[in-house]
Amino acid sequence: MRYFINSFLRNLRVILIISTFSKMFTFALITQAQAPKPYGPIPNKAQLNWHEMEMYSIIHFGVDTYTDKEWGFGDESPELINPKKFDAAQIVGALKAGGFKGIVVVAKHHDGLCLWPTKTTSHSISASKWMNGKGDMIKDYQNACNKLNMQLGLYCSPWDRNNALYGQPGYLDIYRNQLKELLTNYGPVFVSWHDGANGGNGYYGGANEERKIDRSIYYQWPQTWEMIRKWQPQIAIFGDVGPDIRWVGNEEGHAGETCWATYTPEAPEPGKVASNGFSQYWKSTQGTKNGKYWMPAECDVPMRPGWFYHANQNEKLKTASDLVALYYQSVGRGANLNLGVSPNPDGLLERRDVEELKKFGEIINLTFKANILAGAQLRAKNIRQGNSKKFGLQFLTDQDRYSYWATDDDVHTAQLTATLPQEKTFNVIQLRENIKLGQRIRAFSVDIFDQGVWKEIAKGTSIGSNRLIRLPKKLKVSRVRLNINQADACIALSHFGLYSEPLRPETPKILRNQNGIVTIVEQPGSTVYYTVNGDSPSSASKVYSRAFDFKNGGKIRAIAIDRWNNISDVTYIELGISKIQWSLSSNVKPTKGFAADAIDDNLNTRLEFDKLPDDALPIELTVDMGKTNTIKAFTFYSGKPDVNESIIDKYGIAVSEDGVNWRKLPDGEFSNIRANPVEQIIRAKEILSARYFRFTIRHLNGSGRFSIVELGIR
Ligand code: FUL
Repeated sequence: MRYFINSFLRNLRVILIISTFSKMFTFALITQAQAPKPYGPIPNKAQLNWHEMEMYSIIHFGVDTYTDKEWGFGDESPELINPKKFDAAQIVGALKAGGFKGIVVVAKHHDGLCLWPTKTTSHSISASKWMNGKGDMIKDYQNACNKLNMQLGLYCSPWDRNNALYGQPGYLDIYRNQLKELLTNYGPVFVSWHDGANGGNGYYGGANEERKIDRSIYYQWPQTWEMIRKWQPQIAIFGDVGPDIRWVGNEEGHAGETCWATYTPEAPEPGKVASNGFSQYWKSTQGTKNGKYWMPAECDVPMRPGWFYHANQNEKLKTASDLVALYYQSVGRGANLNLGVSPNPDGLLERRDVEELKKFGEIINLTFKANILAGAQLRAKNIRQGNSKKFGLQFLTDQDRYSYWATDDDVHTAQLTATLPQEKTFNVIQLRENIKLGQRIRAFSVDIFDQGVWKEIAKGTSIGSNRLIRLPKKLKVSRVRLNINQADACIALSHFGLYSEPLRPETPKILRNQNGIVTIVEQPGSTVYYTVNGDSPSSASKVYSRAFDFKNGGKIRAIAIDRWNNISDVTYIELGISKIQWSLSSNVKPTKGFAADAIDDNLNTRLEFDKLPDDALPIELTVDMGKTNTIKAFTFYSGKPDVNESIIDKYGIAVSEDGVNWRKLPDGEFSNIRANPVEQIIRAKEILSARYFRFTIRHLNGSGRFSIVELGIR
């Protein structure tokens, strides 16, 4: 019996030991592969797709393309639209060549004209002459996208200056039906884009009046979003304050140097918009570390000064180098770039726009072709659970955005060294976190080993889906060190890369001083060639050697060519006559600056007026040009107002030969100037001849102080 009991106990011990081991073994197996827990809010499926796209392009085409406006009033005839050569594939193809992954078609802008046959209004493409009213532009874009493997996004403006019911409850159904048509008839749509411009004066079915709405409640966004998600479950919704993607707060195409994908909107909940207009947006540029929502920023910016096509802006488009710079300031900061392109009245992108897009795409491709860390030996002290198969450093140089190097849960700082097989050159640093686990890192720096010591060459804060640092010059490196200096949770880094941009000479800068003398700033090591007769510059053009007189104005184009025959982008500048003899007076005394500051061809000086009560308007600024000039257009540049400042958005113009008898020209509005404060050109209907002109300030957007940086004529 004792033997029996003893043997039973022994067996029991063995069983217990085996079962404990097997439990431990299973436990070890489980813990070995235990991924870090997500930290904070994380992206949903639609947001992940959006992050992966990095760049897409918004396309503005409509009545404004024919009327030369930025915001149509709503009374334009659909018959204006007749693009004889419209070819969606030409437009989408040019964007694809530029490296863009999708498009956002402005299906209806504020003027209310729908570019698709709609049942909701007769104000549509069906009433145009294009294809005898049988065409559907959205269908054409959809087909082009399918053919070229690009994603389709759509923008239907909530503000509708044509619709009689705008501002009343009845309009909401119309708007929602428009969205329904767009989101149920054209296949998968990656983004529904909702802009924030709202209310104001318009045609409104003939009422020709001002309609104000409370944008925080009028559109009942939460219910509209529910509908959108029902029609397109995989869609990302863009709005000033989300809900999925937030506006970065400017139309200049850049995010903040620090830009978190998470965001806690100030007063309004996501998508609801504060009624105090603009002032809420500046925080959006940076986002909120540990913010309440995953709501990454989109940087929208037009390739030309305006969003719509204007023939007089054909020369003013952003060059490939400008686009590269914007790429680093948007995509390079974890945001996406939404570049605006503008088909011309024929329905095509202009040749130069296409060329610059292609060059831009080539530069980005060449830059990121080869990661010089690909063959390097990577070392770090900590690899999560010692499991380098699952969390090792090899994942840092593969192409998968979601494979990653992770540290143990309690390791929030780390140092990673890379030793290259031989010395290599680079000027771009790239880092990515595995955003499926949230945004975790707060601060990092990069050192190179140079002449026996570690030297810091870059540092930054937010990483998220992508962080690029573009160094001012190329560096040679054989050992490099990445320091993760602060994180909120263990590290989950998916990419570390060092790249080298193709060499190109800097685009020359052209400056004219108050005496009308032009200087072209050259880079050492390259030669500048220029023309003043409108021709494209080449190595056969005049070589720039010294400053020259350019009092009478005109067009200058210049390029730089370096000793390896690399050619820069073309700089273009159009200058009016020099303002040497000009003087300016005003009926209200400016608070800051001299009168001459607004007519000195110097964008660094400005005339400033303090906050003014409404009844202090109009303010009249009268310019004496010293002699009679012919005038085709007037120019006005306000500078970029900060959040508390206001900006002139309605003006009057008059001209005079003697300063006593005045001829008044029609008043006008600077549409969209608040979001996109570029130089405004007020074209005269006929060529004028005058010694004096008067610029009248009729209305201000905002209530703070405001500025006039420059007034001029063409
Ligand atoms: C803005 C609009 O007011 C502009 O006209 C343009 O469509 C831009 C993309 O969004 O808010």
